[in-house]
Amino acid sequence: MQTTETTHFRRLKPVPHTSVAFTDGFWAERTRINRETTIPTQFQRLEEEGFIEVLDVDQPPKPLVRPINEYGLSMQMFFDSDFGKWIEAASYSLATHPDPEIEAKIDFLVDKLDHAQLADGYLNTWFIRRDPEKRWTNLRDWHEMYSMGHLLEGAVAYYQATGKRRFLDVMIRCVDHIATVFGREPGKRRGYDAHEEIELALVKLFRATGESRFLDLARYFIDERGAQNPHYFDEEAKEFPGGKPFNFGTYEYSQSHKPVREQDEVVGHAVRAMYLYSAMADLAAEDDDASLKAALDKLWRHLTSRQLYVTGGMGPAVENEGFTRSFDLPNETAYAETCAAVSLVFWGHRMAGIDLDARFADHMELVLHNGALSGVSLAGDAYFYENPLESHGQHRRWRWHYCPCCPTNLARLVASLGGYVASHDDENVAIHLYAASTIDLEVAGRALRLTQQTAYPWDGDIRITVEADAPVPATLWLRIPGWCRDATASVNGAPVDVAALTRKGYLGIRRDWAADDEIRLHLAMPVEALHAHPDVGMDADRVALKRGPVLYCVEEADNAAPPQHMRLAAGEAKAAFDAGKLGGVVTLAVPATIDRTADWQDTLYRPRPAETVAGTITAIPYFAWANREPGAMLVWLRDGR
Ligand code: FUB
Ligand code: ZN
Repeated sequence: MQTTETTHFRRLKPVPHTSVAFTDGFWAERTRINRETTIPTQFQRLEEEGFIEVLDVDQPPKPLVRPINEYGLSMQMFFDSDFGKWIEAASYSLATHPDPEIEAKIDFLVDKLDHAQLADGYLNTWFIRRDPEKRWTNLRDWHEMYSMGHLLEGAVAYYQATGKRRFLDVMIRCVDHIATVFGREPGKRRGYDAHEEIELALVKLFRATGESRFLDLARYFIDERGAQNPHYFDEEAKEFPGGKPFNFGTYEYSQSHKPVREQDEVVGHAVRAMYLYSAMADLAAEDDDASLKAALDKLWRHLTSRQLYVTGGMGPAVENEGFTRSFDLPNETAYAETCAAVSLVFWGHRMAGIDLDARFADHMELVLHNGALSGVSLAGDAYFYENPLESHGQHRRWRWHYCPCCPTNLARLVASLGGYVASHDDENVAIHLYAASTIDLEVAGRALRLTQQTAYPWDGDIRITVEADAPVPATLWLRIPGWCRDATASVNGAPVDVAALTRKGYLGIRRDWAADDEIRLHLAMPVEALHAHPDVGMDADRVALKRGPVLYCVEEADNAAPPQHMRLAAGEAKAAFDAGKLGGVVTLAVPATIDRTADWQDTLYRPRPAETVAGTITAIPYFAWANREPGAMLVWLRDGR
């Protein structure tokens, strides 16, 4: 056995999600619920909420279901994006679990979109039906290419799932139209959409078709962003009839305050930022662009050391749906939009593809199991848009949202989750996520199946077995999560020196992998009490409980008092799997003291603190909160140990 210390990881290709089957346990259950409940009920909600009607472009416009707001924007302007994300989610699901009913629903939407498309390729149902004169006049606010980008991602996914080209061809015509309008050539506009999305969608289209013009257009949009003086959005505003009612504050809001390679701090609207950085990572991979990679490294560092909630959520402020000053991470008012968490998974995944450094997949794992997954109920049909870390019971999941961007975003992530598990090239296979599953790969032309048996994330024992017709020479890189302080491994019973063979958080084992080889990995996952950086004032003298990748919270539903009355006490927290709770989760029994309130009556302030009683409190995984009767919840617990 030897390592390949010098291996250069320019680009590891993710396995297609269709090559990974979750066999049982955590993600098998969640992907099943996503497929059986989330995706079908989301289509019902689109119908019930009057979304589908917007596609009937031959009919006179009906009254808006989302009125124009004081900023001149209606959420209805980007309903196309919701169709796009739903089609994308449904297509990923179809690819692994054929379903004629779902396929018929996608075809129904595709018919309407195809019919709506203008002769020149333009496709945005809002402008086609309601405001044809205004197309391309307000890239700053109106999400025109954001919507097209989501339709494009849906079209690529549907084509890959079914081989049907119709929607893809519709969207290629649309992209070719975009390319006639925007660019540096004389007569074209040097614009870009304030809500990033089209960029990463174009890279997907390039990868699906091999046509370099799509990558060229993505590169143009990325390079052009923030690069012009005067600023495109100001120039555009000058020409806007009557002037624009509102500027969403700053160029930072849309990450257009400077050229992307000069950006070193995450700013502005969080989802926009994550989509931009994802596209930059795609382009860095395609172009081998070290300057883009260097900018991304700085942005990643800033996000993860200054701006990220312990849940993996981000963007504390409702005002800009995004970032504020460093270390500003309030708990009860956290915006932490589900879409932002989901799109951090997108970015982290791409970063892991260009640099096999475990900090990327560590965060992918963190946000997946916590701040993203909290966005959907355990039953799979109710949602959170905001993901606070404290509640007094006022936060309730909703069936649908005024601005329903999050549900379909989460659905498309979960439906394609297999694609996040592993990546490879001809000499290397990296496993990023542990989950009971089979992974089918072709490494240098040879078939290799890896089977993971594990109860992860509840347990850190992972058994990986190999199936191969002929030996496959490769380095298998197993992520040793940053949270794990004690990892052991063996191959066919022989111990492996984990410390010596681990490079940037991945344990590398090189050999000719042959049928029946068995790797065992043990990742110790004791309960840990995490402290926040002293500058996060909101969390001073508090701790958050975490076990392995799973973050915990305390919910009133499991306890005799609201968690705000509790203080952790010295003693061991005990973890145990409770099959009957919340669909089967590991809960924590934690020693604590609990404030008594009975003797306070109408007293608001007094010179001695509350009396306390000693007890044991129950903590549950954060992702599973708000699935029972409304009540208080808290992640950062007072620390009295
Ligand atoms: O603006 C489109 C989407 O709606 C954004 O990504 C979300 O933050 C929400 O505002
Ligand atoms: Zn959202």
